[in-house]
Amino acid sequence: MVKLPSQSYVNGLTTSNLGTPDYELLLKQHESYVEALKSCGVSITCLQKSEEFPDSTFVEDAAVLTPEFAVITNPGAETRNGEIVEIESVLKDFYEKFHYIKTPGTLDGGDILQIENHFYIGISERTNEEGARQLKEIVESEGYQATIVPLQKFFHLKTGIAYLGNNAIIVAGEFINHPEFDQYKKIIVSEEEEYTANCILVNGSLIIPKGYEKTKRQIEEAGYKTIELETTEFQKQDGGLSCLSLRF
Ligand code: CIR
Repeated sequence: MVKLPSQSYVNGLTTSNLGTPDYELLLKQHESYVEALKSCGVSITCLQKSEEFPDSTFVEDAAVLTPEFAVITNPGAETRNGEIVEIESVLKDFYEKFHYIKTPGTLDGGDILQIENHFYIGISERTNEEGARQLKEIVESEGYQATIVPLQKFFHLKTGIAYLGNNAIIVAGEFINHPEFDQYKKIIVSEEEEYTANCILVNGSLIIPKGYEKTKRQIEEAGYKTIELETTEFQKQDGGLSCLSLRF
């Protein structure tokens, strides 16, 4: 599931100092993202743009999905919280079983990484302790395991880590030597290329941001097939490749 970016995107939330996004270029980059997913054999549900929610193209933050159930989050940024209404109504076409993160708990999907039957739940500026606790309780009640990981610097948990299948992860910054992730094989991303740690494995292809040659080489040497995408306009609003879709 993806959602077209609205014109208001250029006024959305950001902490980066990379300038104002170019809306036309953003649309092109979004279209290439959708095409890349299609080329991996994925069927797409594309939601129309919402001017009232500037950051709503980052659909990943509104839900956490497994094959059996959906968790509707409670996004930690006030201007984003209402995004969950549309996401829940669309997910009703795909899911029967729903769980909810409830106030005072807050949680963004970008803080959740699933590795096989284990959920890693980041505590960040957006996901608070109570939100993390609620999600842990939900997934454990469904037979999954969960570990809560307080973040030091990263914006979201998945800003700095992705699962690559077969017990392997790609990691940057504070996760490189993090004890919770010691048990996995690792591709380590250098500081200058940190942005590439947010990548997505889709049906055997690893979709990565374009322009990070060193990491690309490491990934390809590890045997992954890569698809590179321009991501400059997402990066300007603190977004990465995982944030742009809900994959289920
Ligand atoms: C925000 O601040 O919420 C958006 N500008 C960026 C959200 C990125 N989402 C993600 O990393 N999961």
